[in-house]
Amino acid sequence: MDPKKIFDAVVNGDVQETQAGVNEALAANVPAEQILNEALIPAMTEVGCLFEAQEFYVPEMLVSAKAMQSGLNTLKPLLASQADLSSKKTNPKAVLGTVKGDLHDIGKDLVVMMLEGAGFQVTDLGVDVPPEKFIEAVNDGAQVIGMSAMLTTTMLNMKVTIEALKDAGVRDKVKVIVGGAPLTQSFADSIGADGFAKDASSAVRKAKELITTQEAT
Ligand code: B1M
Repeated sequence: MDPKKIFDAVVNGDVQETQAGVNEALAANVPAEQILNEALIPAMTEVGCLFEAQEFYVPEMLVSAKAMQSGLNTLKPLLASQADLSSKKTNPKAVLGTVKGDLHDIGKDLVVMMLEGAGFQVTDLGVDVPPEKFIEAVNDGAQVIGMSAMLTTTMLNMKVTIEALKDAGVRDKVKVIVGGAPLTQSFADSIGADGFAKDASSAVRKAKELITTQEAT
């Protein structure tokens, strides 16, 4: 694989080149996770740096995001997870969303893909999800809620959502996992989340662990 080719294609927002690079890598038997971790994700990190340096603006971030998403779509069927839920009688239900005010969905989509690969039944609420939607999902039987946030401003809406779950009397029925670039374990603890995951694979591990403890109690 030439990670530089895929990296450059994403940074330049070139959908066709991104797909071509990803397909070439797959044809050369490069594992999907390696393509993700060595080319696609570093490219988005670079886009963030260029944005901070004011060399990129929102439109450039958007086209790069489109290229990244096209690469991810190609990898989607291959991004199965190491978590094995095959022994479960019914697949646990998880609901994912990017919190209110936040439109970033690439990281959340990755978590969705990996949870699906691990055998969870996943409902994706999308972006800019208000607390009421999460409450509705718990009432519909969700066992795990996954919230994503990418802005230091919107991560505060995770706390708002957890408080809303308490006010609605459903907090004890569900496990809450939070993640996203600005988050830390201590932030997750401070808002009363059950788990924090720094990336999509850890999110699957954490969800599986929480489901197991939930079923044991
Ligand atoms: Co935005 N943006 N953006 N942006 N954007 C960031 C986040 C930023 C860090 C860029 C920067 O300044 N360096 C910065 C935030 C600064 C801050 O809050 N401290 C920023 C800003 C400022 C903004 C706007 C305010 C810009 C503006 O309008 N002036 C605006 C806000 C819009 C809004 O949300 N209301 C904005 C808009 C956008 C676009 C729409 C243009 C676009 C998003 C397109 C899309 O998502 N469809 C965009 C992009 C692309 C980025 C960067 C460049 C890339 C994000 C990304 O997709 N990364 C980002 C810079 C960066 O992250 N370095 C940036 C790749 C992705 C795989 O990683 O999302 O971190 P990530 O997900 C990881 C983990 O975090 C974790 O697992 C994933 C896989 O490993 N994870 C979870 C995520 N969710 C999880 C949930 C879990 C567990 C793990 O459990 C449930």
